[in-house]
Amino acid sequence: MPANLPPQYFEAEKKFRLAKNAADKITALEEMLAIMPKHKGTDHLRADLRRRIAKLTQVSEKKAATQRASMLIDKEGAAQVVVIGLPNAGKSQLVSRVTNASPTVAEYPFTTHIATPGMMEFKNIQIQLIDTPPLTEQSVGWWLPHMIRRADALLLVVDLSNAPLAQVEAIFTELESRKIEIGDKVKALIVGNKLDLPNASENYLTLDNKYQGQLPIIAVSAREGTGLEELKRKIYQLLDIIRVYTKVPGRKPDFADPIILDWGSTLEDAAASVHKDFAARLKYARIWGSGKYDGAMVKRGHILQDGDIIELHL
Ligand SMILES: Nc1nc2c(ncn2[C@@H]2O[C@H](COP(=O)(O)OP(=O)(O)OP(=O)(O)O)[C@@H](O)[C@H]2O)c(=O)[nH]1
Ligand SMILES: [Mg+2]
Repeated sequence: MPANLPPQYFEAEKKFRLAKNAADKITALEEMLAIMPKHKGTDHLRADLRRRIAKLTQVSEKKAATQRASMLIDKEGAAQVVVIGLPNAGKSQLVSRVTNASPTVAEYPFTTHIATPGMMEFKNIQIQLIDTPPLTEQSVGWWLPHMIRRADALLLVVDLSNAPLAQVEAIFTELESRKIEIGDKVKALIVGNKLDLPNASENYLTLDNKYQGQLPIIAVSAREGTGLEELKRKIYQLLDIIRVYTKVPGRKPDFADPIILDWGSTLEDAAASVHKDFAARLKYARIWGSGKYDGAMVKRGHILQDGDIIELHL
């Protein structure tokens, strides 16, 4: 340690030792660097301080990026469906009913502050549902519109006992203000919840009349558990996906683990999703289903149907 370092330097060094987080450490190190006299005898020390600042900055930036990324949830299962709606509509209740997740449900609005994913089982596939904070100007975090845009589909949850038409319109207004358009790009299902409450049935009819032919719609009671099986079926339909099973020659197909493909996918797409090399190496497949006779030979361009069994020949 070179002599003639001013006392402030040691105060700053003490601050550094006591600092609890990267930001405070960086501040202390910068203070030390500023106080340190500039001459040949301190070159080495100053370089060392700069190195430590750079390292800490890098670490804390990485941490911030990870935090940012953690709000966006990786897709798991066949599809990612984001559940949105106004405060108190019953989004968390619904997610806790149909998935393995248990986000907090409460009588008061603005209960949910974070996104919670859960897996919903339907037939033999898993679909990811994500509970989100209410879709209002003040509670939408920067990440929510991004998550909505990336989603495979949306559930627009409204409380049927409380002017549901206005709620759907408010959701649309919020989405439009963020340039998110429901339709071809983002698929959506309107979920009228709280069907057990007074006036809910009448309100549902009005809602159904308004959106019939434009958007799929369903009435449920998340609390009582009514309509939830139908809801799962509608979510599956909304996703426009098919399940295809693979088998190896002489063996039974594996029905527990279907390949999930977009509606209209070909044999080649199926092969690619099994292994990226398979699409190129594929010669033909035998197929069960697709309106063909059992074990018929099909080529790579063959369009698959839900429930087909394929035996790939490479
Ligand atoms: N009667 C009835 N009440 C329900 C139903 N679903 C949810 N609730 C109630 O509505 C209130 C709000 O439910 P939540 O699931 O917390 O609503 P949320 O949409 O997640 O609310 P935020 O997180 O604040 O946006 C709770 O008191 C629930 O018990 C239902 O089907 N029927
Ligand atoms: Mg909630």
